[in-house]
Amino acid sequence: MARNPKDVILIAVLGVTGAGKTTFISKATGRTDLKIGHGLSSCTQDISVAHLEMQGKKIALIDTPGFDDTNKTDAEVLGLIATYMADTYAQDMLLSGIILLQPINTNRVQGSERKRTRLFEKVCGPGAFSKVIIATTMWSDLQSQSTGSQRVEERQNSKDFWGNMVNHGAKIVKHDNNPQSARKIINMVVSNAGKVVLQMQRELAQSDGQVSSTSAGRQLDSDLSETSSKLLAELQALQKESTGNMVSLREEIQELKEKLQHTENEKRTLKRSRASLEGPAAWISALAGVTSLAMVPLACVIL
Ligand SMILES: Nc1nc2c(ncn2[C@@H]2O[C@H](COP(=O)(O)OP(=O)(O)O)[C@@H](O)[C@H]2O)c(=O)[nH]1
Ligand SMILES: [Mg+2]
Repeated sequence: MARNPKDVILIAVLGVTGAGKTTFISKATGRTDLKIGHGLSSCTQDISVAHLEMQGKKIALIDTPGFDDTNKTDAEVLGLIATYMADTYAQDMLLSGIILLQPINTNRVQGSERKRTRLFEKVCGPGAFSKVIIATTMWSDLQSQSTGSQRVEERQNSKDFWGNMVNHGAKIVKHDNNPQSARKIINMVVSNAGKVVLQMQRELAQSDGQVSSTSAGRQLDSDLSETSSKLLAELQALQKESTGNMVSLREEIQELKEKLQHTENEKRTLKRSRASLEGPAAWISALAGVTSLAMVPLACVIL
């Protein structure tokens, strides 16, 4: 493996929890020791790196925790992503591409997928869209392939989903969940020469690592505020309704209060989140393939 981290082609693999990121990396590298999620809970707790070589080139695939995680809030996930971005940018180690994995077996959950896509767009910025590959997964779970094709077309033609990215050069590709398919997708990144600075990397450098000052941070904050307002309105309506001691209403009110509290806590987490440069040595040597350790936990300092 290369000793100079700058010789390595870095590719970030992103997507919601359960999109198939770790499976994709495992198929591409032939590694069988990576933790793949088989239940409802997520497995990629932190960011990990797996290496492979293609046509004599050293490639590092960066596995990231996904939004919509079972154990982490989106604010925490964004903080982790910010940390590796700030670290690598500070070391002048730029990405060669971003692979966004997108399951196609479920119809889009109204709002949720749109929000995650928008957040992803804010992380990358329009200048990086030409280095994005949207790889659709879970085709074998579909009863008919035409349903999948129709879903792809819908998303591709909608500005709320992939339309904007595609108009700026993002590519859409079907991933067949086998090693050949994974390597073909990686090869698309490798042959699209050149490195890219993501919008969030530039913004973090300008804001001293303050996640909430970045476009993605501001987007998440506004999404959380919207959720908060909706919950509050629901809560107030229920409280008006509950004159008596109806148990079911009391329980519903309590549930709403807890959700509201969680959302407010997440907003606070986001506000305090700062990408740290803690431990860059371990991180950089892992990218270079010097350390045998695949998993390099990164800290996102919550002050
Ligand atoms: N049918 C199908 N299942 C997949 C595919 N990729 C991953 N899976 C399954 O989806 C689940 C979640 O995969 P995982 O790689 O842990 O997702 P991650 O959270 O994005 O890392 C596992 O049960 C995988 O076996 C795919 O392309 N097709
Ligand atoms: Mg994973």
